Amino acid sequence: MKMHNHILELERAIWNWHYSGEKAALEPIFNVISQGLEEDMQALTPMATIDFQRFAANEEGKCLLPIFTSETELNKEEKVSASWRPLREIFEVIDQWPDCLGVVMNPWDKQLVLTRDALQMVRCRQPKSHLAFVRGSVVDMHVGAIVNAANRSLLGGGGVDGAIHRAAGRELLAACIKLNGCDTGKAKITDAYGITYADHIIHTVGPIYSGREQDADLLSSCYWNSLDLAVENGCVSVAFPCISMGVYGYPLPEATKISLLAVIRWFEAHKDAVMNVYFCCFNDREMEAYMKLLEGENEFS
Ligand code: AR6
Repeated sequence: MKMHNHILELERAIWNWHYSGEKAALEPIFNVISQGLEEDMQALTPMATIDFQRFAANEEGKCLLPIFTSETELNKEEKVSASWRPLREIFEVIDQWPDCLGVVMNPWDKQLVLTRDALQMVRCRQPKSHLAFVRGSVVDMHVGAIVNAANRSLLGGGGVDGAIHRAAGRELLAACIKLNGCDTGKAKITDAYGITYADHIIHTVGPIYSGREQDADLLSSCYWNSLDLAVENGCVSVAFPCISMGVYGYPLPEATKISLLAVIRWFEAHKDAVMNVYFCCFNDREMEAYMKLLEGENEFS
């Protein structure tokens, strides 16, 4: 059965939420659900009430309605007969069923429970672009596009570039050869090949830090141009590494601020787009630099 795009994005958002740990934001998940509701998102749900009973949340028989984002998630444990139904209809069933406490998404593995109140809130809220911070590798993210901090040759290298090429395989190198390199601050797109949890890889080239004024503009352009390419290619989720903050030596206090401002400004300039952006910090230093920036008073306004 064909998997609807919105439901794939929901599966990705749930996965990223688990990967991001305890304090992870739910906004990316809410964005996908509220947009999906507007666009007839379908989810897999069991046919028979008997199948819900095993998800009983308490002794009074109050239960959670299970929904699955794909056949793969459905079949991870014992077989349940389920069918694709519009999420809107599933939520209406819950409205009329006082003993139902909410939904449990993908109950077999990496589950997410949303209570009736949470569902009500999701239905009322306006989806809007969101930036989340993740302590981890872009290569692990389940997104429309993974951004690569490449060099001007686009033929691979060390750092995250090397990790992406190793994961995506030789087909990626073959595709990159055809791109004829990329100027600093610009971005080019390919398929994700062996990285099956993403649709695309966006290759951007950050500046080698020189301390000159143009460094900031070039770094900012990497984020801006990558997001433009993502939108043009139908992506609604993008994972960035900390561009130029590794081998290219951009000091973290400046580079984190430039990247944050670039994305906030892009959101403001693209109010019609709903983009879930993840900044992936591969080490604690990067994460701490972002957290420091966020704690600072209006430093980035
Ligand atoms: N997996 C995931 N992320 C990583 C990894 C990894 N194995 N290694 C580093 N990062 P960098 P740059 C994170 O140095 O500074 C390459 O050779 C790192 O912590 O990869 O833009 C290219 O070919 C940081 O968050 O890129 C270029 O020649 C982010 O990736 C040059 O390095 C970027 O660090 C580009 O330098």
